[in-house]
Amino acid sequence: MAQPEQRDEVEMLAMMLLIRRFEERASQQYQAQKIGGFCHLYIGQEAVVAGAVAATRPDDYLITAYRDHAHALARGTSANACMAELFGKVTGCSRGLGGSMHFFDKANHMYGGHAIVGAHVPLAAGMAFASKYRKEDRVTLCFFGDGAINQGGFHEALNLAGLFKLPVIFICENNFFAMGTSVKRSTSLKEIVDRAEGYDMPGEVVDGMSFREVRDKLGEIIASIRKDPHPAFVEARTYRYRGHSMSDPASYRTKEELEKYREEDPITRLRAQLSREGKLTNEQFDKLDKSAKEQVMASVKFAEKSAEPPLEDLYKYTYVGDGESGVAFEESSERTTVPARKTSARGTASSKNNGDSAEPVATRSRKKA
Ligand SMILES: Cc1ncc(C[n+]2csc(CCOP(=O)(O)OP(=O)(O)O)c2C)c(N)n1
Ligand SMILES: [Mg+2]
Repeated sequence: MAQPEQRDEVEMLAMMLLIRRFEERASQQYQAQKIGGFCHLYIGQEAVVAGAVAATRPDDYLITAYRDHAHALARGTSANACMAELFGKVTGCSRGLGGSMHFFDKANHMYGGHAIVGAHVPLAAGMAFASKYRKEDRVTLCFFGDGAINQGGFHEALNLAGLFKLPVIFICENNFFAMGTSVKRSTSLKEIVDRAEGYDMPGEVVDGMSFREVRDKLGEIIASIRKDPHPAFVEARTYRYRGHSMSDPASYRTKEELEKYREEDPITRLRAQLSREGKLTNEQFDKLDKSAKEQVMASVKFAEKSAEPPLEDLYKYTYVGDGESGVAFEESSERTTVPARKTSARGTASSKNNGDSAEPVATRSRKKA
């Protein structure tokens, strides 16, 4: 495979096709009631994640919100594991317990899939803090929507990232709507990118419908961060062709607006660029598309015949150390996870061991429940 920081464009076009075909099929399977819960499609926005991933190394960290299918696929999670997750099957990338909004793939450094708007932005700052602390030259890519930029945690995370010079790129996928609310009606700033100034980090606007523009700009920023860690902010202007989720007919926008963006379709655009430059024939494109469709069809079959998670796994990954079930902290006293959920109301919590304690969680004494 090519060096990750200069990945082959035809390979990345194939990736965008896989993402597009995967989601078209997911939409159909959702309508056939094979997929439950929420399901948010990324169709139209593919150049953002593909461009960003093309500029990174596989060991860089990635975290995103709930519109996450593309981010997992771009990072190398198989279509099988993604489709099985949508179907709620045990072979899914989150063992069938996460669903559409909670894809996760530790091996490929894809750390979710997070449903609460903006809640993962502080996690990204933590991940970047960890790599800087360990003196690793990884970069964290944190994707979020235009709806996240007014959340409290977002501001706290950007402040710390600016203060500690953390190696993280905050990538706002500005598709101009948060559910049905236009960004013009939710945000005091005219330009989202101006958020960067408040936190002393460079900010850039990129055309999120252009694979090459996203990749090249991200490439420059990443090279600068690897040399000398610092945060950066990128506003990628893009568009989702579908509604917010499967149940949204998107009647808050005009057909003309949608058509305008479809004319700039990121897949059509990269295909045209490559064929103009003699790097891709129509036959080669058709072959890539056929292969994407076949992978997706195979993933549906795989998901259909996979088993559901066993019922006893239902609560298994919900909390570490649930005092009720008596499994609190049996493994190790080294863990840095939250202590057993005991409350003073039940007369079991130590007065020291509450949220106001100045003592770091990791050093508090742990007793078995
Ligand atoms: C804290 C919080 N408030 C409200 C919601 C409900 N909600 C789900 S998605 C969404 C809109 C987010 O839009 P944006 O960040 O622009 O992302 P996009 O859907 O456009 O990708 C809202 C308000 C939520 N999940 N979390
Ligand atoms: Mg949005």
